[in-house]
Amino acid sequence: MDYIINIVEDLQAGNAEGVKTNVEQALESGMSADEVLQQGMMKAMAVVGEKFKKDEIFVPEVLVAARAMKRGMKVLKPVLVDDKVESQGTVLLGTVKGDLHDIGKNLVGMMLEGGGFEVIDMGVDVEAAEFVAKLKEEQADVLAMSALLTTTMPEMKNVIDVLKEEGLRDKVKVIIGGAPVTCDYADQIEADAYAKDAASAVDKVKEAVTSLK
Ligand code: B1M
Repeated sequence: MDYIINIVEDLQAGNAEGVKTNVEQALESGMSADEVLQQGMMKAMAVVGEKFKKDEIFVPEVLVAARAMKRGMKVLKPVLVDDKVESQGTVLLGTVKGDLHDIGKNLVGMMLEGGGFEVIDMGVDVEAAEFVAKLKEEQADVLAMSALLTTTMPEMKNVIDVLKEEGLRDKVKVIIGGAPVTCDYADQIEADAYAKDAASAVDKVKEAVTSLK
C-alpha cells in the first residue's frame, strides 16, 4: 500500500521518475492496473485539480503533475492494452478545438485499445474540419470527443452540426465525455452517447459498434 501513498505524493509533487518507479513496483507486487490508476494516479490528480481551483497551486505545478501522470500511464499502457485482440472497430478520438487537456482522452484511448478497438488519436485542439476529413479518409465507426473546459464543450455541438452538413451524421456514432460533460448535454447536442469515464467509454463504444452491425 506504500506504493500507492508514494504515487499520490510523487504525482502531486510532479516527480515523474518517482511515479514511474512506484507504479512499476505496485504492479510487480500484484496490484492491478486499475487499482494503481484509481487509488493512486486519479486520486492524486483530483487533489491537484482541487488545489488549482483554490489557487493553492498554479499552471506550472499542474503541468509537472500532468507530466508525472503521463509517465505513470506509460508504464500502465502495456498492461491495459492487449494488442493480440482482433479489431472490434475503428474509433476516431480527439480533444476538441481550443482544449489542450489530453490525459483523460489518452486514458480513454488506452482502454479502447485494450477493449480491442483500433484507435486513431488525433490529439488535442482538433478542428471540426479535421475530424470530418479524417472520418472520410478512415471511415471510422465511432467519433469520440473529449472536452475538459466548459468553454470548449460547445465545440462538440459544432462538430456534430458539421457532420450533419456534410451528410455524415448517420454514418458514424458520436460519443462524448470529459469532466464538465453530462448525459443531458449529450442528449441536448444529439450525440449518440455520453461516457463518464474511460471504462464506460469502452462499453458505450461496444454498444455503438454493435448497433451499426
Ligand atoms: Co486545466 N482545467 N486548464 N490544465 N486542468 C481543469 C479542467 C479545471 C477543472 C481545473 C479547475 O479549475 N479545478 C479547469 C476547468 C474549469 C472549467 O472549465 N469548468 C481548468 C482550467 C481553467 C484550465 C486553464 C484555462 C487554466 C489557465 O490557463 N488559466 C488552461 C486551459 C488550457 C486549454 O485547454 N486551452 C488549463 C491548462 C491545464 C494544463 C495544460 C496545465 C493541464 C493539462 C495537461 C494535459 O492534459 N496534458 C491541466 C490539468 C492537468 C487540469 C486538471 C488539474 C486535471 C485534468 C486531468 O488530466 N485529470 C483539471 C482539474 C480536474 O479535472 N480535476 C483541470 C485526470 C484525467 C484522467 O481525468 O481528464 O477528467 P479527466 O478524464 C476522465 C473523464 O473526464 C473521462 O474519462 C477520464 C477518466 O477515466 N473522459 C472521457 C475524458 N474524456 C473523455 C472522453 C470520452 C469519455 C470519457 O468519450 C469520448
